[in-house]
Amino acid sequence: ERLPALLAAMPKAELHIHIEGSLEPEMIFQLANRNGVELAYESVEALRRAYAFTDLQSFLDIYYAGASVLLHEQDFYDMAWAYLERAARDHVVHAEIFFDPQTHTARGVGMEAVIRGLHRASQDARERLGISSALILCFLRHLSEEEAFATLEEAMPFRGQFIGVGLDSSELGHPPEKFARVFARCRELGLRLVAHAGEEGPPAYIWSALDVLKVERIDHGVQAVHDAALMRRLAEDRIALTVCPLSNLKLRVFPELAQHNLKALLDAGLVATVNSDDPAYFGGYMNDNLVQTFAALPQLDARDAWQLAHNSFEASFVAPDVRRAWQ
Ligand code: ES4
Ligand code: ZN
Repeated sequence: ERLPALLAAMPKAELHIHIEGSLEPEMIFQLANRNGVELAYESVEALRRAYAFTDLQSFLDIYYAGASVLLHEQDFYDMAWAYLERAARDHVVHAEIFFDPQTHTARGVGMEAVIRGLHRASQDARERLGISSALILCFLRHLSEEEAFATLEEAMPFRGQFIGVGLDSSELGHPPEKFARVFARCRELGLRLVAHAGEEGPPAYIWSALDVLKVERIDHGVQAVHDAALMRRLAEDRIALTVCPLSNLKLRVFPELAQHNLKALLDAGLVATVNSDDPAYFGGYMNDNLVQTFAALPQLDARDAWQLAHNSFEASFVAPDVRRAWQ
C-alpha cells in the first residue's frame, strides 16, 4: 500500500455519500427488530452475501430493500450519527450528504421524520465531533418529474434544513432533461444543484446535466473521458466530479480498480474528488476508497493526494471564507 498514513490523516471533505447507503447490515437488522419490519434475509451474514452486484440496478434493488427498516425520526438520526462518527475517524471535516426522501415517503414515512432526524444528527455532530455537514435532497430519476415536484413541495417547510438538490437512482433511460422544469424551479429557490451523470450513462447525459439542469457538480462523471470536448468544458468551468472508486468497482463500471481513470481525470486538470457513495454496500468508507485506489494505481503520488483533498474543499458548497481556512 502507498501513502496510507498521509491519505488517512489529511483533512478532507466528502461530497458524495447517500446516507441510506451508510446503513450497515447490523443496523438494518437492529432497526428491523426495533420497528417490527420483516426482512427477506434471515441473518446479517445472509444479507451481506446478497451484496454481489453486477450493475447499478442490481445494487439499487437491494439498497431500497435495506432502507425499508427506516420508519421514525430516531432511525434517521441513528443512521446519520453512525455515518458522521465513522467519517470523522477518517478525518472528514465536512460532509455533504444525499438523502432520498421518496424512498421513505412512498412507504408512508413523513418528510418531517426524515429531515428532522438527519438534521438533528448533523447539528449534534458539529457540536460533539467537530464535523460540519449539510443535506442534499435527491430526486429519484426512475420516478416522474411530477413526483419530483410533489416531493419538493413537501420538503419546502424544511427549506432551511437542506442546501441543495441532486438526481440519483437508475441512470440509463432517465436522462437529466427529464427533470428540466423541477431543477429550474429549485434554481429559482436558491438551492444548490448537482446530478449523477456519466456513471453508467453516456457523455451526453453529462452535457445535459450541465446545459439543461445547470448543475454545479457532476456526481461520478467518469464516462467524460470518452468525450474530449466535454473534458475541456469540465476543466475550463472547474466543474467538480465526485468520483467513487469502490462503487465503480463493485458496480462493474471498471472491471478492476487498476483500470480506474481517476489519474487521467486529475492529469487533465479536472476538479476530481474521491468519495464513498454507499460505503456499507461497497466495502469502504472515505479512507478505504483513497487507500485502495492509490494501491491499485501506482501513478498516483503525494501531490495527487494533496490535490484530491484540496479539490474536495474547492468543490464543496461551504462559503469561500470558511473554505479558505481549510484549503
Ligand atoms: C447510487 Cl451508486 C448510485 N448511483 C445512482 N444512484 C444511487 N443511489 C444510491 N447510490
Ligand atoms: Zn451516488
